[in-house]
Amino acid sequence: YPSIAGSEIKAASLDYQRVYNEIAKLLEDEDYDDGSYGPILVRLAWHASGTFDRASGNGGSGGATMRYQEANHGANAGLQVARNLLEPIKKKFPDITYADLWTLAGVVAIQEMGGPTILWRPGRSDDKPESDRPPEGRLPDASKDENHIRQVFTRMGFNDQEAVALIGAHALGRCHPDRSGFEGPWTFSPIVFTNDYFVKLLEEKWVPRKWSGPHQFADEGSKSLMMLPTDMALIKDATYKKFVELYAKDAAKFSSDFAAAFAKLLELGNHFDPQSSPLAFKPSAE
Ligand code: DDH
Repeated sequence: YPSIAGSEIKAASLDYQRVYNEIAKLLEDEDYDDGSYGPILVRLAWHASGTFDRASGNGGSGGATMRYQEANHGANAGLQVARNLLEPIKKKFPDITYADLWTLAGVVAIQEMGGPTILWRPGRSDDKPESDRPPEGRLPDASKDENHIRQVFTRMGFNDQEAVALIGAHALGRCHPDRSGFEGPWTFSPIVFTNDYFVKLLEEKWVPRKWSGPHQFADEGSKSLMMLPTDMALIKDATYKKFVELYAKDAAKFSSDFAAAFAKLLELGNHFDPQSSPLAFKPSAE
């Protein structure tokens, strides 16, 4: 039999809900950060995908190119934690590609942390010529301004509203001095998907943090939350601010816009079977 037929049958017979459930079991760990690997899995899916360049068509999650030199790009510091966490899943389900696994893990993490259903399609290849691997510098630099954010997200093919929705993922997780140099969480509930990032941006008074680390902001009230210079740019830029206000007021609108933009992000640069319909996974609690 031609080998292509064999691999099609295998792909079709892989039960991705089972893979989803196995990833979900890995999330909780009371000794890690705020008790969950969810946020770092979201960041892995985002950094694997956010290298896409619409003009050249290269970059993106296909090829799982962070297995190579890209692992050492500054923006990806710390993500080996997420990739290593997923190794046992790859061993258990060898037919799933790394590119599918890393993006699926982002979907699992969002849904298990109480976020919206993210429609996801299998079919990303792990093969990509070396010449199509993204150069360093494609991911956003937290020390920059709104022009930089707009340039990076436009390059991927996102408009301003989609960019703001995606950055709302900063409700989750935290910054680590040994990874990015920045420190602290954006919200008081860093392992629950909420629109709190937008609420906090608007409601708190943000002041430059006095410390020896990189320039970042602290909330004047508790001083335990943080914003990056790029986060503050979303309330400095009038167009971005409009969407920050919308999402702070309307959590349901944020959830549905995030779901659509995140699903789009994870597909950038990949070619899927036009006949294939996206999958919707059941959260493991149901
Ligand atoms: Fe982010 N992010 N991000 N981010 N991000 C960091 C952490 C997390 C920027 C910088 C940083 C998105 C957009 C931007 C998550 C998701 C997403 C950290 C800290 C920096 C710095 C890393 C560390 O020290 O561990 C910048 C700049 C941007 C920008 O677009 C201007 C987007 C679009 C997403 C997304 O998921 C769609 C998540 C989750 C984290 C928390 C990770 C963790 O380990 O916790």
